[in-house]
Amino acid sequence: MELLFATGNQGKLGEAQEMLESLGHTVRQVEFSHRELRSDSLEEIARDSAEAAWLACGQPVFVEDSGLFIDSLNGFPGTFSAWVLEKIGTDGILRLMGDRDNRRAVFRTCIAFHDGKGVHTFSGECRGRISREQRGGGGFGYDPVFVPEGHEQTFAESITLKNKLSHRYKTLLDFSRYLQGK
Ligand code: ITT
Repeated sequence: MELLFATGNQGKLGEAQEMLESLGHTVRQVEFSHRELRSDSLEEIARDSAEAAWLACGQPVFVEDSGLFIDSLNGFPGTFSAWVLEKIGTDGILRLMGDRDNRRAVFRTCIAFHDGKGVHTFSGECRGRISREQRGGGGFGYDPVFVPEGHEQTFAESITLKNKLSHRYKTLLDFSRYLQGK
């Protein structure tokens, strides 16, 4: 099945293509201009963007909204992750964390698929911690500072690990099961 993915993020696109194409789908990027809703809820944002994407392209389409939620920063940057990354980068996150001992964090994501009749959402997360320094050259976004639970390498150091454990991988799997059932 050909799936349209409305995103401007090449990292997300590459991961979705790799995962969904291994299951026999093709994924085509569509870009559209839309002012993202401000909310603390990834699901609310993703639903709103899926409605807008459907109106813009007139075909079934999915979007994905994600964020990094850091325990000791009360969930910051959360749904503001894209903006914060642009403003202060992963260096800024490490500076904010300083030498805090509690480094727990979770990546969360919500995929919203508009099939022309309504919006279906799929959510997932990956728990882990913020490293003490940037490590690795792979991945994108916050990957150089995120270490998944039970491991020592950052996502940027091991893409193989990321592709097995990530919030996106799990959520894309749910999404593809849903598509198979249709
Ligand atoms: P869209 O066009 O799809 O909205 P975006 O980059 O604006 O792309 P979000 O609003 O969902 O995406 O913001 C999420 C931020 O978290 C963004 O800066 C991403 O680069 C980052 N991020 C999301 N998933 C990530 C992952 O798997 N690894 C590292 N960083 C990630």
